[in-house]
Amino acid sequence: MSQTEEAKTVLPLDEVRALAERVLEHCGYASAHADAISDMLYRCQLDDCQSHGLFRLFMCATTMKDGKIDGAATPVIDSSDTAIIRADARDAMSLLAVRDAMPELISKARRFGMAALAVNNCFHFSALWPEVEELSAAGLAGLSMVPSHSWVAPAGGTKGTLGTNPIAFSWPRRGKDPFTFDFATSGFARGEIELHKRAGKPLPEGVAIDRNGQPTCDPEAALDGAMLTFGGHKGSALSIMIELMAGPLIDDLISLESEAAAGRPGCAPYHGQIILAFDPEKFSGGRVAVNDERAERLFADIIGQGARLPSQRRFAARARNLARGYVEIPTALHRDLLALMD
Ligand code: NDP
Ligand code: PYC
Repeated sequence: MSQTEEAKTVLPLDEVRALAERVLEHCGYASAHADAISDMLYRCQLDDCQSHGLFRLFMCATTMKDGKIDGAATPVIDSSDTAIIRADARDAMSLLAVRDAMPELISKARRFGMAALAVNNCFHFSALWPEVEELSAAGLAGLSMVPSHSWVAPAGGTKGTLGTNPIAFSWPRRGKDPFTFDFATSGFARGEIELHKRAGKPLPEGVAIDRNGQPTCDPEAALDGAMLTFGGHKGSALSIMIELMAGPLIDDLISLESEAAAGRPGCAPYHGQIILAFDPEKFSGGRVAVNDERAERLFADIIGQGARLPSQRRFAARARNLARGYVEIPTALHRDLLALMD
C-alpha cells in the first residue's frame, strides 16, 4: 500500500465523541472538561479537519501527563458592566471557560453592539471556527485569535519567536452556512507538519527552515528548526498582531513564554485567547436586511467566478459525514489512540 493509500478505520459518529471522552477521562480530565473537549474534537472530525480532530488527543494526553494543567478546574467568569468579559480558565484547557462565557458574550454584543471575551490562564490546543460559528449562529460576526508556542520565525528571521497563531472569522448568512475562515498564520499548522511526519510525506517548499536556517521539506527537520509565516512579511505582521491582541492586551503570555509555562515540549500551549463579537443590527442602525444583500452580492461575485468560499469543503464534509453516519480516520491513528488507554 502506498503512503497516500493508508488504511482507514470507520468510526460511527457516536463513537468519535465516546472514544474522545474515554481517552480524556482515562488521562485524568474531569467529566465537564472531557465533555467540552470531546465536543470540539467531534466537531472537527465531523468536518474532516484531521489536524485538530481526534489526532489532538495526543496533545491532550501529553499535557495531562507532563504539563502543569488542572484537569478539574472550574472556570471563573467575571462580567462587569462593560462590554468586556474575562474568563479565568484557572490552568485548565480553554474550552470549558469559553463554553461557560459564550452566552454572556452573545448577550453583551447584542446590548453594546460589540463585546469581547478575554480568556486567561488556559491551555489551548483547538480549532477556532466552532467558537466563532457559535457567534454567527446567533446572528453576530465573530473574530478570534490565539498565540501558541514560539515555533515560527518572523519574516527575515531564522528562529522561532511567533506562534502558529490562528485567526478565525465568521459572518452570519440567513438560511445559509456562514462565511467562515480559520487558519494558522504559519504557512502550515504545526499539526499538519506532524501529520506529514506520521505519513512519511515531504512538506511543500516555503513552509519551514531547518535548525541551520536553511529551507527544508523534511517534516522532522522542520519540527526541529523553525516554521515560516504565510505571505512573508504580511503574515508575519498579522501574527505579531495576534500575539499582542491575545497576549499583552489581555494581560497574558506571548508565544515566547508559552512552552516554559506549559511544562515541556509536546504539551498544549499555555496563554490567553480573545474572542470578539459584533452585532450587525446595531452597527448598521437596523439596516441589516440591506447590508445582508450587499454581503450576498459579494459572495455571489466570488462564487460566480468559479472561486470557492473558505469552509465550503468543511461544510460539504459535514453534510456527507452526517448523512452516512460515520467518519474515516487512519487505522494507525485509531490504534495509537486506543494505546493511550493502555
Ligand atoms: P487550512 O489551510 O486547512 O485552511 C484555512 C482556511 O482556508 C479554511 O477556512 C479553508 O476552508 C480555507 N481554504 C482552503 N483552501 C481554500 C481555497 N482554495 N479557497 C478558499 N478557501 C480555502 O487551515 P490551517 O491548516 O492553517 O489550520 C487548520 C486548523 O488548525 C484551524 O482550525 C486552526 O484554528 C487550527 N490551528 C490551531 C492552532 C492553535 O494554537 N490552537 C494553531 C494553528 C492552527 P476549508 O476548511 O473549507 O478548506
Ligand atoms: O497546529 O499549530 C498547531 C497547533 C498549535 C496548538 C494546537 N495546534
